[in-house]
Formats: sequence, C-alpha cells, structure tokens
Amino acid sequence: MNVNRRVLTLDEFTIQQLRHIPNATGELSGLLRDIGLAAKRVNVEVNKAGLVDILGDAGSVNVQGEDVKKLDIFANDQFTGVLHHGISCAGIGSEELDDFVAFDDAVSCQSKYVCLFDPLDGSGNIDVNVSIGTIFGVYRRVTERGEVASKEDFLQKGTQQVAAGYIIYGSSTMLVYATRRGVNGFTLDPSIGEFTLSHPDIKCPPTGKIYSVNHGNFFQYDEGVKKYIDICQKKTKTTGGPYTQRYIGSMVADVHRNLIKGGIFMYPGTIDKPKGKLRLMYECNPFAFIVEVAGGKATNGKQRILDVEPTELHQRSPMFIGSKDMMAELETCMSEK
Ligand code: AHM
Ligand code: MG
Repeated sequence: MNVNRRVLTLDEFTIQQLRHIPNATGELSGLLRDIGLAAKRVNVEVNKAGLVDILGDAGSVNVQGEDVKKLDIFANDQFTGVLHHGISCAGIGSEELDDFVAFDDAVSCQSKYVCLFDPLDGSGNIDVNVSIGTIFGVYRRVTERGEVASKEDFLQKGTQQVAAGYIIYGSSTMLVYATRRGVNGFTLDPSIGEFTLSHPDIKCPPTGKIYSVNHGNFFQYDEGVKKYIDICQKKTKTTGGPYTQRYIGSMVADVHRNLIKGGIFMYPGTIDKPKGKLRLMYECNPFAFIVEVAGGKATNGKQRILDVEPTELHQRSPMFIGSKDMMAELETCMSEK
C-alpha cells in the first residue's frame, strides 16, 4: 500500500512533539485536539453561512455592547463544549461571555490548563464572505489542581501562555498554533477532515512591504502613529517604501498574512477610544505570543503586550504587531516628541 507519510496530521504532530518534552502528560496535545475538533464544526457552519438562515443578529448584545451574530454563539458553544468535555481544561474565558466559566466537575477540576478565546473574530464580515477566525490562548492554572479554577487562573500576563493559536476560515481553513518551541500551521484537508501540517516552523520575516491599519481613523491617532503611517507611504532608501496598505478588517486574516509575508498591523487608540478596540486577553495576547515566537514583536505603543498585567477579562488595548524591523521604525516614531 502506498501511504504518503509526508502528511502529518495535527494529532500526529502534537504527539510527536511530546517525545521532546520529558515528563509531558499529553494534556496540551489533548486540548489542541479538542480545539481542532471545535474548529472543524465551526468551519462547516461558516461554509454554509450563505446558504442557511444563520446570518444576522441573534437579537442579543454582547458585553462590549455589540450585536451578536448567530454564528458567534454557535462558535462559542462549540469551543466551550469540547473544552468542557475534554480532560485538559479547567475553565474558559470567552469574548462572548460576561465572565469566565470554571468547570466544576471532578475531571475538569483536575485539569492543568485554562483557555481564553475569541470564538469568532471579525464576525461582522460573515455576510460578505470575508475570512474570519478563532483566536485562543492557553495558560497553566495557578491554583491547585483538584480545586475549581478561579479568577487568578484567567487573569494572567501573556508571558504565562503555554500555547496560543488561531483558526482562519478563509480560502482554505488553517489552524496555526505556537508553543515556545515554534509556530506551525495546519491546513484542513476536507477530503479526510483532518488538519495537516502545511506550514512547518513559521518565521515572521524581519521586514516586509505591508502595513495594515484603519485609515478612516487617521486623524484620531497620536502624532507618532501618524508619522509612521506617513513614512509607510513615502519612498525612502532606509525602509524601501512606499509600502502597500492592506486592511481586511478581520484581524486573523490581516495578522496571518503579515506573519507569512512580513508586515505590520496596527490598531492604535483613538481620541474617542484611547484603548482602541481589541481585547488584551482574547486577541492581543495570543497574537503577541505567536508573532514573538515567530521572531516578530508586539506592543501597545508603550510596553510589550505580553508584559501587561491584566486587571479585567474584557480590557481593551492598543495593538502594534509585526516584523521586528518595521516595529523598530514605528517605535522610533512613537518615541520622538
Ligand atoms: P470583533 O471582535 O467584534 O469581531 O472585532 C475585532 C475586529 C478585528 O478582527 C479587526 O481587526 C477589527 O475588528 C476591525 O475594526 P475596524 O472596523 O474598527 O477597523
Ligand atoms: Mg474579536
């Protein structure tokens, strides 16, 4: 029989990785497998979104005061469900829920990890067929195993993540995840229903040609940000500009593209919203972890994102993330008075 062993599934890959880690229990592999399963279920519904009556508002409003689409709720329920029924997760925090959920059954209380996620980011793009995604960060709990997880398990700095990743429901569906060992990308093979390793050991190019920002807010940005955007648009010897502006308005798609091709993504604070729009725990921390492991940088304009001490689950943060040389140019602009 001719079996193509160059194709490694997500499960096979995570189990192989265990061999390099002495005393590993396999719980993280289990958790990633659970996330992969929820992703496949969400993918099926996202693909059907144009066909069935699943579009539109579900009639409720989430904790940020935004309309909730039906698919957000479906995705939230899928990720919460698989993590609850698995054996690796003691509780979850979700952008769609007011508060964290600690699983209080005996198996979950013995679990090592908690997971924070944005179940369906960019969901405003669903009805126009633009890529959307799921973002997740995994933390080792700080409370004793055996207890029900508590707030301190969820309010940890981004540096404490043991893994983080995203799923992009795009022209193909991909799951990308990082541990401190590296970043790897898996493309869903619909013929076998498995995520298969397609982008091993992703590295973010040190520089690139793409900048991503909402230009509509330009006049609301700080002078340093405006100055950097100005540089992006100019032909200079040092930067090799002008750069190309690409902004999908779906962070997973924008940051994924910049991670692979090199570039910078910015969601700065504005006069109206000084903390910007993105959520530290569900969007900024996971991406900061992934991009840093890949060799890039992520800050809030003043401080490394991963070093920010969280005070509340739903807090927002300005976000600047991407290729390290472009981030250095930005930081120079922001530090000049
Ligand atoms: P969401 O979590 O409500 O979907 O919002 C987050 C999304 C990001 O994916 C994207 O980068 C950003 O909102 C776009 O916002 P804007 O339209 O203000 O540029
Ligand atoms: Mg979001």
